[in-house]
Amino acid sequence: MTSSFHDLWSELEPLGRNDRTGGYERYAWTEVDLQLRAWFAERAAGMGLSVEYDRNGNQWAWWGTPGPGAVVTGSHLDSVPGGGAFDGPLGVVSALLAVADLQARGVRPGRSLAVVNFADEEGARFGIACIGSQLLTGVLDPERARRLTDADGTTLADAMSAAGADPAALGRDVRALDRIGVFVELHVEQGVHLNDVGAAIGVASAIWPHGRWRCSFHGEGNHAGTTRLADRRDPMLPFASTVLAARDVAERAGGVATFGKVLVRPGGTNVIASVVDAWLDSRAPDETTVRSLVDAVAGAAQEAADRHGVGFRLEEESWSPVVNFRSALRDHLVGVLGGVPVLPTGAGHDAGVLAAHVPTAMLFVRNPTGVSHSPAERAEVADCLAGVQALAAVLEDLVTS
Ligand code: HGY
Ligand code: MN
Ligand code: MN
Repeated sequence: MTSSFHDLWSELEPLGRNDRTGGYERYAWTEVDLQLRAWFAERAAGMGLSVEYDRNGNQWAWWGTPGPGAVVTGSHLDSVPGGGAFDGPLGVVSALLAVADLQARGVRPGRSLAVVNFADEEGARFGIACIGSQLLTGVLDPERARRLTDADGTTLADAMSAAGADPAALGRDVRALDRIGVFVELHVEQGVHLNDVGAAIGVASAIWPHGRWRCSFHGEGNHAGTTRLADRRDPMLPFASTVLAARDVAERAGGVATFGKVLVRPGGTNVIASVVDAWLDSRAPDETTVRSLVDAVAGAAQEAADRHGVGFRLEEESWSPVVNFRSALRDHLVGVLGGVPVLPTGAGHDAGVLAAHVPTAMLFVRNPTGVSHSPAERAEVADCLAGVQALAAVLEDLVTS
């Protein structure tokens, strides 16, 4: 198993990596995405799996005839800007290897089994999380999806067409969804709980509700040298105080709030900005707390914008409701794995989207530092192999029960 993990991992690793930063730039419907998809199709076909796309660009590799009641596993191959190697790919590689393990041991599934590569889980290019699984389940409106634009103004529809996919097909895919009897996603833990308790594998209990909000501050562009301070309507000032206010509000609310992406227009060193667009990511254990946290941040932003004669607008771009994984399946998997820790996560996943539609569970693999969405993200090979073994045991239980 070690050699095949190394084989798959070393093939995947260089795709979309920025060799200067070591971070990944694997964005939906780009050339890199097509390379990743080709790698997945080739590797799956090499295992005798039949590969197909659904209406929304999700890739499915089938062992057995696609049909209702199938056991499905997998994750995503795309990344956040500057992301790590494990977030997503560990779930896809582990899924392929777990199926290979069942094949090698002569397991005869009583149900079809599929490995899925979900399209655009991170939403790095078009701004919404889990686009492939949200379209599959009908959560995301296809017309809204087609109109989403990236930083260059390219729509999702145009990006898909340029990549040879058909944006007109986007939409709830009942055929694909009805095939799923149960979905299990393996993912590197994005936190240190397993490391703290000394366990290589864990099972998810819940996903925090979370969302993304665009905060726009509209001021007046002007000369940085000749405009008196009293005459300025500088959007950078209310933006700056909003970032600080978000941290205070989150701390008091028991949630998290992050501004990790900001676009300043026009962006000249000697130019007072006219517009600042900044994206707020906020999460908390319950939806009421997230909503009240964001309302408080918006109030602070509006107050600061008023003080500086700047316009302010907040727009919700992405929302992922709280997920509580079904306790019966969760506890069954804990039993199959001989008793492993159960833990919640603040990270969103395709499993979180599917959980509202089909029986769904998640396995986590220890992350020694907990760091994720960073080139520093890592997991020990031994723990990755333990993850493959755990997923293989879970799949064998599910396809033979
Ligand atoms: O944002 C998240 O939690 C996930 O990485 N999409
Ligand atoms: Mn991620
Ligand atoms: Mn992920």
